[in-house]
Amino acid sequence: MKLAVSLLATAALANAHFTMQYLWSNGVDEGKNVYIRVPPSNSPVTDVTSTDLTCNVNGLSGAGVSTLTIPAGATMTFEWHQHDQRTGEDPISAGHKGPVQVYIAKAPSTAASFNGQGAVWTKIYSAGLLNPTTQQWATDVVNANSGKHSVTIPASLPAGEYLLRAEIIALHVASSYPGAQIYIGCAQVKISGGGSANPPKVALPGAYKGSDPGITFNLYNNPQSYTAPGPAVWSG
Ligand SMILES: [Cu+2]
Repeated sequence: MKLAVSLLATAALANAHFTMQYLWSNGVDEGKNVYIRVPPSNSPVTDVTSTDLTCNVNGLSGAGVSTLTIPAGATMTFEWHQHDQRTGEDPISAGHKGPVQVYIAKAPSTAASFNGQGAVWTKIYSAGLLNPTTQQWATDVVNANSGKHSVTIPASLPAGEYLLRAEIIALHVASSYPGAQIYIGCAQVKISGGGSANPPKVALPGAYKGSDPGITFNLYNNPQSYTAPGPAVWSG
């Protein structure tokens, strides 16, 4: 009986995957799966060396995806859900705990034609274990906030077209690699205005290793700290 219950719980967790479904620009909901490279399923990426790490499965092209014009310094919000519904269940499932990060990469020409390969990605947001005492993670806030998290795009980034890449890493089966579940949503934006900053950049895949302490991680021994994979946040 115990075994049956635990198998059921495992199956429920395994099905509790999610995708980024809505992009908000300065508080305006831009619509479901609009300006977003939509993956074929809500399954996570687990191989940090795969090109799926860039913009999820089938994410290397934005053919057919529109690009949203935003002002420099805009606040962008990403909204994630497990299934084709905005209410009625945890947005990303309470069992999925881990960090939330956002990267941005400037396209050489259009965002839609940009595959995001090479050292092009700048990390502009990262939140992980928010409160070691209560074991509150950034994902808990996403669940409490109807699946949403926000970032302010540094106003010093130059005008042009970009890929905006939001990432949630679920650590519930991350004690060995591959195990950590990496959820990725990429949106296409065109920044108007802007400055002349040349921020530090990394490659995705490239910046993460299976042995990173933020990828291979035991969620269940009351961790007191967490180091997210990838570089430091660049804040402009
Ligand atoms: Cu899942």
